[in-house]
Amino acid sequence: MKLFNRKYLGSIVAAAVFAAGLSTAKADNWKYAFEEALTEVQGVYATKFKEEIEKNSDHKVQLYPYGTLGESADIMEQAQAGILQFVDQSPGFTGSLIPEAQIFFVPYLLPTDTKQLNNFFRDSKAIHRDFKKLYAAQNLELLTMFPEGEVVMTTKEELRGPADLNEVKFRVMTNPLLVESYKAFGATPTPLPWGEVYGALQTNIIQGQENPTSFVESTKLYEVTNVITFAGHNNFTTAVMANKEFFDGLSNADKKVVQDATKIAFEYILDYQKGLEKTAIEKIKKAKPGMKVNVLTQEERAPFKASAGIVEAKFIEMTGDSGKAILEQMKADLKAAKN
Ligand code: 6CS
Repeated sequence: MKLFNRKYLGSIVAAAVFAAGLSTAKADNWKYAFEEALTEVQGVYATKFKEEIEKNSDHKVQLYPYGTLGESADIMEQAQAGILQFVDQSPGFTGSLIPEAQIFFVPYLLPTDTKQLNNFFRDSKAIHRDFKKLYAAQNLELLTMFPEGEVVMTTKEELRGPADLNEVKFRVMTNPLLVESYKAFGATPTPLPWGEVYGALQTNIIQGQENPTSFVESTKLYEVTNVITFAGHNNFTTAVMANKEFFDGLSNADKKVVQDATKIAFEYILDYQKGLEKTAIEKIKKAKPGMKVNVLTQEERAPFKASAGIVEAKFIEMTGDSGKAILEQMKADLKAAKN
């Protein structure tokens, strides 16, 4: 008995081949490097991103935490060259590649209010339109930027005002505007890659540094400094990018998988950080009861705030019309983020 005619059999075979193709083709391994440990904020974000990609596609994401592929500058080079598909590099280091990214080091530009800050990162045109273009010119698809917590200064000696920073060699990330910012604060800024910070504090080559409290706790920076100072001058911004050629070459479906994973991980990391600062301070106090934690009064903050104008002017001097436009947009975005 003839069960199938030739045409019918042909279409069954074609459907089977198509289905097989759908399930097996294009299962890629994507590499994603970041500047922190797996359990720190960038690592938690990356883990969520990986989970989402792997849940919604056949692709796998291999995570490379800090140190496994080198310093921040190394992973950026690898991402631009297409050796890595994804990279998390903070503007503190990207400033040398994209000068406008230094905008995140104009003191007191970002608010201390978490709701406004999160709204800003979620909706900012400066980030999602203007910076997207600037990163694209460096073969990078900017996926997101997110905050990692209020930046505190940790020093050997008590710090109540700019006079206390006189002759203090203060480590900053490697961007020229941050150097200007700490000059304006009265310190002697010392740009260093992350890997040298603990040792330089231990050997007294430097006497201060700045970072979010959760990072101060996880990296045990409190062991080599004595005072934590909240001056409200900044929040630590980081950015996640894809190699642009790689991203442009993805199917529309895969682009959507990446964009959806980015959005879900963004909301996840904001939520994850609720209460993180408080817990970090508690852990530090437990590990080192003698550690001083000072929250500067508005009066004590005033001389630091007064330097913001000088740093803003330096930023415009360094970046020209492009920087000026992005600064204006950012201020408008920050205003809109208040609602
Ligand atoms: O201070 C730094 O260099 C490091 N700080 C943080 C919060 N993340 C990575 C960066 O390398």
